[in-house]
Amino acid sequence: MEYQFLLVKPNVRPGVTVVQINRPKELNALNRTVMEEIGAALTAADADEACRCVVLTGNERAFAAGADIKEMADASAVEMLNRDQFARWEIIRKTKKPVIAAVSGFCLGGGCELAMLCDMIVASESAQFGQPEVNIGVMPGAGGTQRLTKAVGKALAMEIALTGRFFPAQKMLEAGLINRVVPTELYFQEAIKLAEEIAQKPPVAVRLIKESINAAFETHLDEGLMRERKNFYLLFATEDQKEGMAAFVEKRKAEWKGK
Ligand code: DAK
Repeated sequence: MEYQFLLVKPNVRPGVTVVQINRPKELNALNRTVMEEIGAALTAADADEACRCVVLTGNERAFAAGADIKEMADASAVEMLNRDQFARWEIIRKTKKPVIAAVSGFCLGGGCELAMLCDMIVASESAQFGQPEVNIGVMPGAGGTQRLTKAVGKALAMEIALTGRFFPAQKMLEAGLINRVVPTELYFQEAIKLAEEIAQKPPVAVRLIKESINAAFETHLDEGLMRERKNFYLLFATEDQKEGMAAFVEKRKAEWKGK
């Protein structure tokens, strides 16, 4: 598929697909086409058997400076409703394969919400996170008051969303929003390395682990535990479980089939 605002590179390393937002002049502002294309690229990655993990990135100056303000500025509430933009965000949320955000520079508003939809965030030391919607008369609309609060707690989420200030990667690391901060010249490689490690794991187990951890975020404890338990039993129906445990007993390296 041809993309207008994305560069998609399957198999940059074994099992790793890179999806790069490529709208640099606008600091990767997320207009509707960008969101549609990210949804399409992740759907394709999910369907691609060779892909085991995705790295979603921008460039050194900006992961994404938010939803496209120019595209929204004159819209009425009904127009916003009819655009049904949340459908694209849902596609990203429902991606089955792990998605790692490799973040540098501005990661703001919808950009921050997009990074939070990913499963892990590797950031450069120059990355800045924020929910500045309050400064343009609105509020976070794609999970910024919910996922952010769950990740960093009420006090910091309030400060981030009510002041609209930008927070450095190191602060977000301490708050638990992101996985690691590395020198700017290394953040992309570091994300690829992490993706490559995950790409070598048994894919059915990876998928069900992702689903189960997300359940902890999205449901109550009883339901989350129930989903975890069912997924755990389900893995005993896979050849990879038999192979993984046999390999352990026989003191050899397991060979995963994804079945
Ligand atoms: N939208 C559109 N254009 C943007 C943009 C944005 N969010 N951010 C930057 N740009 C554009 C600038 O307009 C400028 O374009 P030209 O003027 O050159 O044509 C170009 O990118 C370079 O930006 P600056 O000249 O401003 O660069 P600086 O280094 O001086 O400043 C900055 C960088 C990131 C501090 C500044 O650009 C800035 O404050 N940007 C806006 C940040 C922001 O407020 N972000 C939140 C946007 S609201 C939804 C889902 C999500 C959302 C909404 C709905 N649904 C599912 C319905 C999310 C909403 C948001 O994210």
